[in-house]
Amino acid sequence: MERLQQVASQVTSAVSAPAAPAHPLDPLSPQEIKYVTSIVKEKYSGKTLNFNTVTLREPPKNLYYNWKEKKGPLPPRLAYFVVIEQDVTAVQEGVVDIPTGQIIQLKQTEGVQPILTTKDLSDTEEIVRNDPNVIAQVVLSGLDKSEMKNIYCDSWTIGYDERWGASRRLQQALIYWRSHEDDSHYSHPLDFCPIVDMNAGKVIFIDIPTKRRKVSKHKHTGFHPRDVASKFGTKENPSGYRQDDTPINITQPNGVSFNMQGNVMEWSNFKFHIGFNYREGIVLSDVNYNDHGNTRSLFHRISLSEMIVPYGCPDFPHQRKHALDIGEYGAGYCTNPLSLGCDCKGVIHYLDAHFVDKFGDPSTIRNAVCIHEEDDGILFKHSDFRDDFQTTINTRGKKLIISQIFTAANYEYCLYWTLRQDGTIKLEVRLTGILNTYICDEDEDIGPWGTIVYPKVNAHNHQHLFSLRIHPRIDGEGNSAATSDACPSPYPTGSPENVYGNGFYAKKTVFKTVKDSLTQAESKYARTWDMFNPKSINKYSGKPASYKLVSTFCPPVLAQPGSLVRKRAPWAEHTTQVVPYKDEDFGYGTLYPSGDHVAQWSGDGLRGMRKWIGDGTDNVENTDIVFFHTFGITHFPSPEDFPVMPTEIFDLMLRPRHIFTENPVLDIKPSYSKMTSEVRTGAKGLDSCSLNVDSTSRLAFNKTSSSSDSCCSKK
Ligand code: ABN
Ligand code: CU
Repeated sequence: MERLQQVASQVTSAVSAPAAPAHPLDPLSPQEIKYVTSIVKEKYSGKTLNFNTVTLREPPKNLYYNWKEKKGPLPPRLAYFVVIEQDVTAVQEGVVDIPTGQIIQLKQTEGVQPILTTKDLSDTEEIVRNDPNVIAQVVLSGLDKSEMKNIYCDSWTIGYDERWGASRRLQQALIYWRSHEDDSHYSHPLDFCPIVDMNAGKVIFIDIPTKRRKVSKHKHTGFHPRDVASKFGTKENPSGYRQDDTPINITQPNGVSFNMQGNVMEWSNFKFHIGFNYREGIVLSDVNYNDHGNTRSLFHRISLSEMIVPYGCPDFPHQRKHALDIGEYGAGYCTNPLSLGCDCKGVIHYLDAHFVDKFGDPSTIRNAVCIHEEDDGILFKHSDFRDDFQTTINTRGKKLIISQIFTAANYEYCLYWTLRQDGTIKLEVRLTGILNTYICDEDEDIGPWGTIVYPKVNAHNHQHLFSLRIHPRIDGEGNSAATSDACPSPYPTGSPENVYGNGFYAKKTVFKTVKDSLTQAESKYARTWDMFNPKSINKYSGKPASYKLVSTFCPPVLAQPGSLVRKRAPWAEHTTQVVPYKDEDFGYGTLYPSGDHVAQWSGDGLRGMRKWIGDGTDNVENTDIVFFHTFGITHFPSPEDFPVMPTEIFDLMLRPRHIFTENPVLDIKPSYSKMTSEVRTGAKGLDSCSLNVDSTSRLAFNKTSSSSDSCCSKK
């Protein structure tokens, strides 16, 4: 239930509004955060308040482009806040108009809880460690109570537990033991699960399984240098590290080829804004491509709007393990400070991220976003066999990578938003970190729901599913979407339409309504999805300017209909959903597909995607649409994933189709080019890559290069 108040209460703050940053999509500055919290504190004066969220409320799309493209006024600079007031169960949220210092909206939402912060997580661990009933359970698990300092918990929001609903702010504490300070506690899970009430600051219940298991005293398995030395070290090689590993460096002698003014990036014909918030992390907005002087609008906004990691063990209370990490913890709030040369190599530009702490002060994650370039291999190449491949063009590409890494307790999600010079936008996810583990006895039959990855360590089956939110603006307003299926001709061999039986084509099915857009991945059709502007027709192909979503990591959600997982992640049911963009609620009408507040949502009622889908009859053709795409992996753990997981990679691409009238990277200078006439006359052509020109490349086993080591010369 929501109670909404439109208010315009002028709060007379002692300080005046700080200057707004250069661009209306720029995240709130620390000064703005401080100013907003001073206004909110005045409004709630006399109350005991914890700040949970203070973030930019981005301007609605129409106001943004009115400013950007029509010389209209700057859109309002708004901040959205959530506070937790002692003894109030409802989520208290509001919007502050920064320049005037007015709180222009106040809302109370029941039936859910605000997002968890890292402070909530560490507070929970402290509460659990000091609870006498938890101490008793630790002793029952086979540990002395002096070991309490080595008891750790991964605090997860409770998900939803009908025993308490959303009436209290609850966490489930997944309990582990470290055999010493440097142990990886995931090798020693315990079997019980305390429930912590964050507002009361105490453990209110402990879920105890009927079958008890004693903690593993098996030697811990770690992954730091000391662990590696003790596992693999020898007299000749005490460190245990492989000795054939030589350094690889990236050199950019002339620096980067991108230019950033504030948060606006210009790189190889692309121009766009890089934003960052507590929840979605990186947000790419107002993405344009300079098509030989003609600015082509591509996307209004792209971000990861939600995710879920549902675990597949049906035994109580593991059904509660289905973290919606973006909505419940925030890809921003959990983001890592990145370090030069380790997280990204090369010439790096960083952006910091600013959040609010519980007291209302700004806190900063340094180097939250890493921006850099890498070699992207061959962009295009052709050689002519007629002169033994001497007639050649070979153009190498670069890619621009905007990345962040967030830690969702045990897992690391490394997110790489990658742009290629031909207009392709890629998202690559590298999943690493540590499996979520649960205890099992040495002789226990764990059934098909998990894998024993180490003695007494059961890693349950699970999925990692993301909701990618794409707001296309291809050649301006009025976009549509469709499936594109590789289909054989429907006519049989021998028929007049398909005499030889070889015909096939791309079958496009345009979504007219929301219902049409609820599609599943279909590998037998090599299904892809198009977003396009039906009014912008390519002069050669006669087809609309499109971006094609190519995404092959699209597992179906494995939880059953009616399950908590399916109820709380209504977006996970389909690979795609297209809904009309709503400017309501400051443009936030269609942002978070599991609802604005996810923690402790029962999954009942109309929120998020379920609300937007409605009866499915809304028009989504040639209008302002938002395209949601569910992708990810199903993870059946194996010992190779433990004690820390080598990155598992899954990715997707948005590719321009019928946007340009020819290969858009012909104007990237080739590394090597020789035309047939140049081969015939012995002319030089263009060469910046062969070994006598490029001193950074050399032969691995022959230190002296000769002029015949040119990349394309005949030996
Ligand atoms: N995967 C659940 C989670 C995420 C972040 C912090 C704690 C727990
Ligand atoms: Cu996994």
